[in-house]
Order: sequence, then C-alpha cells, then structure tokens
Amino acid sequence: MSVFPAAKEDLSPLFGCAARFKTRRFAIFFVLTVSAAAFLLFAPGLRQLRSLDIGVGEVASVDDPVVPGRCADTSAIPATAPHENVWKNFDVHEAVAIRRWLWAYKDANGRGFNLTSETAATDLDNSISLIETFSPPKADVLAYFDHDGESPQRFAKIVLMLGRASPPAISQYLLGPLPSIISALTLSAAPLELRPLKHIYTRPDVPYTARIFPQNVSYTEKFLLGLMAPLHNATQDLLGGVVGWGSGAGQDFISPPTILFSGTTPFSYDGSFRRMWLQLKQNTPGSYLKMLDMNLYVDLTSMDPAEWYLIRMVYNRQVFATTEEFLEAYTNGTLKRSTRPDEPASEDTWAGRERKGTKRDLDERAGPRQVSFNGPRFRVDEDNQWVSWMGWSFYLSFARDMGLSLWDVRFRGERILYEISPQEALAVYSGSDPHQGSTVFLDRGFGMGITTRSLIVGYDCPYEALMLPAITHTESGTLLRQDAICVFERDSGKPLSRHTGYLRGETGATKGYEFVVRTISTVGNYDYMFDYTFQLDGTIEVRISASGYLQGAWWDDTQMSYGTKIRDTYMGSVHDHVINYKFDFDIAGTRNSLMAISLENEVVQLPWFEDDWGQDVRQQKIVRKIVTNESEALLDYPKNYEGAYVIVNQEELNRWGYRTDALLINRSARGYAIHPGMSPIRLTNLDSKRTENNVNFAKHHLAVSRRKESEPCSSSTWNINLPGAPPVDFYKFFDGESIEQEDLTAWVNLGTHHIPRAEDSPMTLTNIATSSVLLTPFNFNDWDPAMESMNAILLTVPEPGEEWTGDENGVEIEYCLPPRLKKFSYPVLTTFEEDGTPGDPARVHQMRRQAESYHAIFAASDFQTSKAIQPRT
Ligand SMILES: *[C@@H]1O[C@H](CO)[C@@H](O)[C@H](O)[C@H]1NC(C)=O
Ligand SMILES: *[C@@H]1O[C@H](CO)[C@@H](O)[C@H](O)[C@H]1NC(C)=O
Ligand SMILES: *[C@@H]1O[C@H](CO)[C@@H](O)[C@H](O)[C@H]1NC(C)=O
Ligand SMILES: *[C@@H]1O[C@H](CO)[C@@H](O)[C@H](O)[C@H]1NC(C)=O
Ligand SMILES: *[C@@H]1O[C@H](CO)[C@@H](O)[C@H](O)[C@H]1NC(C)=O
Ligand SMILES: *[C@@H]1O[C@H](CO)[C@@H](O)[C@H](O)[C@H]1NC(C)=O
Ligand SMILES: [Cu+2]
Repeated sequence: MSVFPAAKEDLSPLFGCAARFKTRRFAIFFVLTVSAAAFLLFAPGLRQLRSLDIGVGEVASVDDPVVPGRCADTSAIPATAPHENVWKNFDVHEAVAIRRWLWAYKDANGRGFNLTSETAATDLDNSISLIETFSPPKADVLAYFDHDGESPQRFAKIVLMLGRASPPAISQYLLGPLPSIISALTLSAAPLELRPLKHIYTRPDVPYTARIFPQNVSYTEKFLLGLMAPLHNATQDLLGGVVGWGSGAGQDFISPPTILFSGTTPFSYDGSFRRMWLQLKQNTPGSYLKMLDMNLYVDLTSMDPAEWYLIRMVYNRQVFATTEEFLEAYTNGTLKRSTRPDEPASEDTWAGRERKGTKRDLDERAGPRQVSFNGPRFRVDEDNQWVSWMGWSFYLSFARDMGLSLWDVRFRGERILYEISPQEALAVYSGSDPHQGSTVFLDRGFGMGITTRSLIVGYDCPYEALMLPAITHTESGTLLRQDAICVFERDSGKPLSRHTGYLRGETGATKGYEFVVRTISTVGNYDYMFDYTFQLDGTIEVRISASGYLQGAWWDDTQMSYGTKIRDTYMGSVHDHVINYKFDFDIAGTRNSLMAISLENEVVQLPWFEDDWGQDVRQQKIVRKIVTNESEALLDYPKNYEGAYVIVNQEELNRWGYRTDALLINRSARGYAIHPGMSPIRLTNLDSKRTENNVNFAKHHLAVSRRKESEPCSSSTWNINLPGAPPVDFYKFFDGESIEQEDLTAWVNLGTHHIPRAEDSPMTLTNIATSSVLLTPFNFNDWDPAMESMNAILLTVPEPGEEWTGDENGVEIEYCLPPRLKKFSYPVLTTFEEDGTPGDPARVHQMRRQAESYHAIFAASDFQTSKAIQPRT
C-alpha cells in the first residue's frame, strides 16, 4: 500500500481547485495528519472537483507534482477458511506416499498387484491410473461444519488398470481411512483398508474393453502402420499425403507424416468388443477440420495386438473388406476417385490463429481494461482453496474427470448449495460418412480435469484475476497446472437495478458487480470455458461456452443435411452438446421440495367488468404444485417457458409466507429457482443405440432426485464406451422415492444444438456457442438483498436552478496509478514422476500427443517416442 492513496484529489480542495502541491513531502505530511473524518467532510467537494480538474485531454506529465500515488495492492487479501477443505485433492507428496503404499501392498494371501511403473506400462500390464481424494459423506461434513464435529475421515479413490489379470480389469478401490498427515511412515502405521469401490455405480464391474486411452499407444500405432504401409502410394496419389514416417524413416519428428488418424468413440456397446472408426486427416494446423475421404473400421478387442484386424475400409463411399481389395480396385482402374483435398499442406494457414484481413480503425490501440483502483474486494485462503466475496463464500476442489467443483456455497452466511459440479460433457454428431454418424464423445472419460489448460492472463481472464493451480495424479504422474483456475470481480457494465423517479428515494442505481470463477479445458478440438458467476442479489449464473475447432468432415453433396461447407472439400458437422451439472441445493437446510409453477390461461367472469369489454376476462394464472415423486421429476422446461421450477423448503417461509390448507402448499416458502438462461437445451436424438443408457441425464432439460451418497455423479469415466450397459445409468436414480422435504439434487443441462457456419472457421465463437442457467433466489429473502450494496447511488431531485446531487455511501473511486502490467508469461506444465521427482519439460510433439490423444494417432514404428503420456528421459 502506498502512503499516497489519492494525493491529488484528497488534498487539493483545501487550496482551491487550481492549487497544486509543490512537493511530495508535503503530501505525505498531510496524509499522515488529516483524520478520516476530515476526508469525509470534504467528500462532496471532491466529486465536483474531479470533473473540473481533470479535463478532457489533460495529461499528467512526469514532472507534474500532482501525479497520483500508486493504487492499493491488487493481490488477493489472505483469509482463513472457516474449516479445512475436505474436498481438496492430494498434494504431490501425499500422492507419492499412497502410490508407494500400493506398490508394497499385499493382500491376506500375500498377493500384490504386481504393478508396472506407469512410465513403462502398456495395456498388457498392471498399473495405477488414478489417485484422488474421495468426497466424504455429506452427513460427516455437515457435522464438522455445522456442529463442531470431527473433521471427516479421508479416503483415496484408486483406479488400477489390471491388464495382466484374467480377465483383464479396470479395478477401483477406496483406500482409508487415511491418517491426517499422509506420508510413507504414517500410511504404513495406519490401519488402512483397501476396499472395492462399487456403491457409486449402477454397474460396478467395468470391462477392460471400455478403457479410454491406451496406456502406451505404440501397439495401436504399429498396427496402423502395418495396415497403411501398402497404401503409401495410393494415399499419396488420392489424398495428397502419407500415413507414418515412411519406410525406414521412423525416428524423426522433423518431417512428420502428412496424414494422421482421428478416432471416434464409443469403442463398445456393452463391453463385448472394442472397435474404432478411424478417419484419415491432414496433419497441418487445424487438422480437426481437415478430414479426408478415407475411413477404416478396426477391431482392437483382443489383448494380443497381433490379433487386431481391419473390419472394413471406406473410400469415396465404396466399401472394401480389406486393404488388398482396395488396392486391387485402385490398380485395376475400377476405383471411383474422390476429389483431391483442398490445398497442399504447405499453403495451409487458413485454420491457424494468425491475424487475417485488414486492420480496423483505431485497432492499434489497446482496448479498455478493468482496474480495481481501491484494491481487491475478495478474500482467499489459497491453501484451503476458499474464497469469499460480498457475502458469498465457497470452497474449490479439482479432479481428473471434470475439473473444478464448488462446495459449501454460502450467501450471507447461509448454505445455498452443498455442491456445484459439472458431470459430463456430451457431443453427438451426425453425417453421411462413417466417422460423423458414429461419434458420441463423453468428455468425462477423456478427463476435463487433466485437459484443463493454463489460462492466458489478459485474454482468458482479466489482468487482475487471481490465478490458482490445479493438481491431478494419473497414469501421467502428477500434473500440477499453474494458472488453471482464475477468480476475479468484474463490473457487469450495467446496473443490477435502477429507477428514475421524483419522490424521495426513488432515483438511483446499484452497480452490477459480479464475481467469476473460471476454468478452460481443451479436450482435443474443443475448448470449454466453465464460468460460475456470483451476483449481489444471491443469483449464481452457471455458464459454459465453447471455442476451438469444430469437428470437420469430408465434404460431398450427400453431407448437405449434416453440416455446412467451410472450405472446398471440408465442412463442419452438425452436433449437439449437452453438459450436465449437479446442483445439490440446501435451501434453508437440507429438507427441500420441488415446486413446479405453471402459467395457465383462464376465463373468468367478474361482476365489475361489464358490457363494453364483455364480462369474460381472459388472463393467466399461477398454478403451484409440489412434485412429490422422483418418478415425476424428469422434466423439461414448459413450452414458451410458461412456468418455473423452484427448490423450496416448505417449512421455512420468508416474512410474507403463509399457509393455505386448500392446496397444501406453503406460499412464499423460501426457495431458489432454476431459471433457464441461454440455450437451455437437451439432446435432440433420444433413440440412438450409441446413447442408449449412458446419457439418460441428457434426455431431459433437468431432473430432481433424492440426494444419495451412492448417486454422486450422473455419469462415470467409462460411460463413454458402454452406452448399452454403462457403469452409471442415470435413470436408475429415479425409482419412485418421495422427494418432498428431502435432501434434493437437481441435475441440469446446458448445451447447444451446434449448426455449423462458415464463421465457425477457423474457430467457434464463445458469444454464440454458449449456454447458461441462473440459480436465483425465489422468496428466499424478504426483499432484494442487493439493496445492501454500498456501491450504489441515490439521487436527490433538485429544486429549480439547483443541480442533482448523488449520495454514493461515501464510496470513492481512488485516483491512483494502477500497477504496471506484468510482462507476458505462460506457465510451463509442472510434472512429477511417480516417485515425486520433477519431470522433464515436454517437447512440442509430446505435448501434442498428450493433448490430442485419439484425435491424432500417428502411425509410427518408433516405440521410444510414442508413449501418449508425459515425456521422460
Ligand atoms: C511402449 O510399449 C512398448 C512395447 O512394450 C515399449 O517397447 C516402449 O518402451 C513403451 N514406450 C514407453 C515410452 O514406455
Ligand atoms: C509381474 O508383471 C511383470 C511385468 O508386467 C511380468 O513380467 C511378471 O510375469 C508378473 N509377475 C507375476 C507373478 O504375475
Ligand atoms: C510406390 O511407388 C514407387 C514408385 O513408383 C514404387 O517404386 C514402389 O514399389 C511403390 N510401392 C508400393 C507399395 O506399391
Ligand atoms: C477390380 O478389383 C475389384 C476389387 O477387388 C474387383 O471387385 C473387380 O472385379 C476388379 N475388376 C477388374 C476389371 O479386374
Ligand atoms: C407448511 O408450513 C408449515 C409451517 O411452517 C409446516 O408445518 C408444513 O409442514 C409446511 N408444508 C405444508 C405442505 O403445509
Ligand atoms: C411414485 O410413483 C410410482 C409410480 O407411479 C409409485 O410406484 C410409487 O409408489 C410412488 N412413490 C411414492 C413415494 O409415492
Ligand atoms: Cu459445437
């Protein structure tokens, strides 16, 4: 903090508007001796001074003695969370200790897991794929938070890939209870139990065929290289490129293959097979858009890669059972040739982010930015990842599957939501080629946590945002992503409320400040921006926005109904995004009900209306109903949004509440409405076999179920590859239980029906590809609590000849010099080996392989460089 908070304005009035200080020393002296009361006394004068003294075009020069002092420090104000964060993930030392414990583990028969180091493991070995905190039971947390109970026991969720087991298995365990300090020593001394984790799944056994990434892609790459090598000349001729590094090459990345494979999911229906459609695509920037007219369907079911085989291949709508058959048609001249792709790789720049086109007027200037002249207005406990702002407070946690979650979300001291967490992000494609029509991505499986990227300061988040790290412990070792989460306050740029009137107290406005928590995941082609925005009236806006590359397809006339041409031979494919969120509401306690409000039309006859308009009055009326049965709580928003869904506590009324026996519904029960924002959609296609049971949450706008420890998530890591028999079948949550005055969870979808357009090229825009829902108080309060805000103005109507005066509650915006912006920097991913030693920084191609995974399968013979995980030397 500077000793001159606002030298110019605070001091000048004593000496008249034109007076200027001669020396800084005097200013210091003055600041130190004048009391706060004196500042307030002069406040009205100051405001007028501002407009007079700082005229348009006046620029303070270096030797101007009234150069403002420095603004208050903008770094976060440290705080201590009221309780420890019981959801926080393990740090690197804790994860290493747990990993060591697993390595040394022996069961009652003296058998261990025979784990292979994650660095070297292939699908055929046993290895650790996840170590993560497991959320404690809510009852334990509430006892700790609300009734001074013990801090809940901690458990670790462990996922093992057991490629050596017979049959091979994906095994999940809970390890615990963990000692309060986790180290090799404390773990070996603790009475730990390793129990199978089953209770959170409707189908607990996960078949090995449903695994997502190969632990080591070398087998897949070798297999594909074997398939494609004989087609080298044909692809060069037909597609303008080759797959693989070519014969004998193989070791260098300097001349990478010009063609790659992109794979689809699901790999299976119920686990009985593991098959993949692979489309060839150009290996140039924006490769996702540059799909080529050749597709392969391969069977990768066997645990022996030698038994993998090609099922069929498709070129220009001609189907071939083998590559030989294709080659024969190619050589004997019966092959119907497709057009050649758009342009040679070397000329490809249209899909990159380099600036394009002509400069716009004045665009050489930097645009405006927000500055907190008076310093930040939020507090953070960085160790406990706890944040508070303007009456709001919450904890953060971070996990492999879906990244960020918010916990114990309170407004003015009252818990509103126990948990806010994204559950699944689904993308379903259509098309007239094998790839599009078979693609259903469920991004939980790929890991929206491990694909969370460092944020670009000044672009992804404002310059002043506080950046927080995120940590995961997976088959890639520990990934510590700096600047993964940003939190910041912003001016919404509009008043939250306002009015102009003429009686006392009628005129004024409240500033619409908001507090945002943001992360961005780049899952292959797409970038998903997760936003949680807290507002002064108690509203939380949950929003998802998308950018990055469309999934492209090869254009021909038959694709007209399934997308939009964005280039001569490329198109964007039509698809639905549905992103499911869990909102565990606790409205005035955990006993909550779902009130469905609908607007109905009625015709009434009222004695006071007579002939000129007729006696019939047609009008709308509000019909309130409590949905009492879970089976009736799979819901769509009413047509034309004629209604609302509100989570209420029927036993807790606001000041105006009352009870009517007739309807047995408490009016003005305290509640929070689930208010649809932008594009509150659900899935269009409800009957596909590829989405049969694994995305049932996506088939309704929202659903409300009784909260259960056994139903923590609407999806699972492996739902993606098991549409017919998923580990979590959401419909099984809805089994006819009462949901009246019970602890309730609302499962709400956001999404977009993405109809591609040329302007999605090179990348999709976050202004249109966005969806939101607002959780907003509905008789939760007795009036608008944002009226508490001091950042508000009350105007007094003047008498003739006088001026309007404004009362701003004594809140003054400092006139000060904001700190210089830091030089651009972008953090390098910090990695740790499984033993906790720091990992080596990755090379570009290694980062790319990690990030694009099944989207960019290089057919390669080079085992050493082919592992799709963090690099090691
Ligand atoms: C991937 O697996 C192959 C075959 O077992 C092995 O030779 C290679 O070392 C592995 N790669 C890495 C990076 O571990
Ligand atoms: C343990 O795993 C290694 C490597 O995966 C394997 O070679 C060995 O046979 C396994 N041992 C047993 C007892 O299964
Ligand atoms: C590819 O073409 C070259 C040159 O025409 C020829 O030497 C080579 O044998 C061909 N390879 C295959 C696999 O047909
Ligand atoms: C050319 O090859 C295709 C594919 O094997 C075959 O079906 C067709 O009969 C062949 N035609 C001639 C004229 O050889
Ligand atoms: C309504 O409120 C009263 C008093 O708070 C409470 O006893 C009752 O259970 C509530 N619910 C209904 C359906 O009346
Ligand atoms: C909910 O509805 C189902 C189906 O109508 C019924 O079987 C069940 O008993 C109901 N549950 C309760 C708690 O009333
Ligand atoms: Cu999209």
